[in-house]
Amino acid sequence: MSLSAQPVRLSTTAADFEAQFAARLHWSAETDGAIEQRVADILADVMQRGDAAVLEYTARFDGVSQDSVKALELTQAELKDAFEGLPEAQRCALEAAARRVRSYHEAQKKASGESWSYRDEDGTLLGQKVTPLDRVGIYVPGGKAAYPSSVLMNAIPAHVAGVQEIIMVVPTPRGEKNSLVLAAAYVAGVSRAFTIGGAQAVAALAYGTATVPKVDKITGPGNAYVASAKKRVFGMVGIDMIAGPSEILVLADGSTPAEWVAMDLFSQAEHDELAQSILLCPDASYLDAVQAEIDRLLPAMPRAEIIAKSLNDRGALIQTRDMAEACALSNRIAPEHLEVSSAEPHRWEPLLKHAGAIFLGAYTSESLGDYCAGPNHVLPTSGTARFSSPLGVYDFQKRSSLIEVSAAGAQTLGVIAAELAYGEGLQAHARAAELRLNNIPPMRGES
Ligand code: HSO
Ligand code: ZN
Repeated sequence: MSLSAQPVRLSTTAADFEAQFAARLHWSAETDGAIEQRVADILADVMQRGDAAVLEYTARFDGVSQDSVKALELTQAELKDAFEGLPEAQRCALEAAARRVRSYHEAQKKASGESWSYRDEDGTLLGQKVTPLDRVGIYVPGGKAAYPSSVLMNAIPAHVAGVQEIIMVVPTPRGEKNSLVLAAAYVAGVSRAFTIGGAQAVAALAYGTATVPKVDKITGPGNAYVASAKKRVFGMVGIDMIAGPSEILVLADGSTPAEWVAMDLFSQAEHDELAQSILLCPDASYLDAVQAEIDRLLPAMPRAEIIAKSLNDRGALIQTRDMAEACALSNRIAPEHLEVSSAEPHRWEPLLKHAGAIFLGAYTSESLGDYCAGPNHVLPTSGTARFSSPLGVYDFQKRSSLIEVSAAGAQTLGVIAAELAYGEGLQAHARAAELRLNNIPPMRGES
């Protein structure tokens, strides 16, 4: 049977458009009760028994048996060897990508990640002090979904933020190590790396064990077990986000070769059967041309089955009235990746509000952003770009408010604070402010 990929064809002028559109965009927020329970049990076990529990789960789930968690740690020499053992072209590509990702995040830190302060006229100083997290954990999936590029995207912003210790965990099912992942860890400056994974690795990072240091925040993608574990440990440690399947939305005016756009749609579809690829264009004949390219290109793709399933189940080619309507629809979808494949990308960009990353113009293939353009590829999915942002330096920093009240400032602020404190019935607050006044009034409400 020959494989075919036929994203649903919709038009915004059709009477049933809203219903069809809603059906395609339905994100399942379901959680699997059985997974939740198993994860809760694993977390409790690791919290209680530490290393012993981590060892047992690693033997059971990954088929890797060791006497100690220390034996599951990769040495810096192993990471370096992995890097040096790569073909030269791969080494250069990894380093070039790392350099670009580093420069981008350094610029990000300069623009929005520095401390600031100002003084009132009376000399009172107010500001914000930005400090890095001390220690973070990076989860890297094993097996099929192991992406060395994601190691760079998580570790480099942490490094740029000034995080001192970056602990990576990566499962190695049946002991198979992914040398590109280890090499990326070397290039990105990971401090320590353990070959553990799943909920047990998240637990080890969140609670700490005799061997695995407790971290302050855990970032990085993972399967349903990892996502559930991250949600459960949130509060005890920080987490980045719970990322869903990849998404791409292409806004096209018909000026980009249809082949390029078809391949861009494939590029996210090939990640996962649940990935979503959508094309919006006012020109029906262009949608036909892209469908024809999909038909022509699909058979040669090694991951054709995943692509076909993703496009058939979740893909859409949507004809809009015009580009402005396409922009409005894109804002409703709030995609992870948004390509503005237009001859006039800067005409449409001001209309675009909600997207994890916006790729402007025909040459900006989303895949360049996945690897080496510089911005982070860890992005909000499932419409969460309405309220959240790409992973960045700011995720590895925190802020403390700074206040230094001058003697003069204490006179003005003391009167305001005392008034409000008495109103709240909090005498000690009021008095703490009043004792610093030049003329201390009698305490109100004394019994
Ligand atoms: N597009 C993915 C990231 C990635 N692509 C890694 C290739 N490798 C995130 O949405
Ligand atoms: Zn990708």
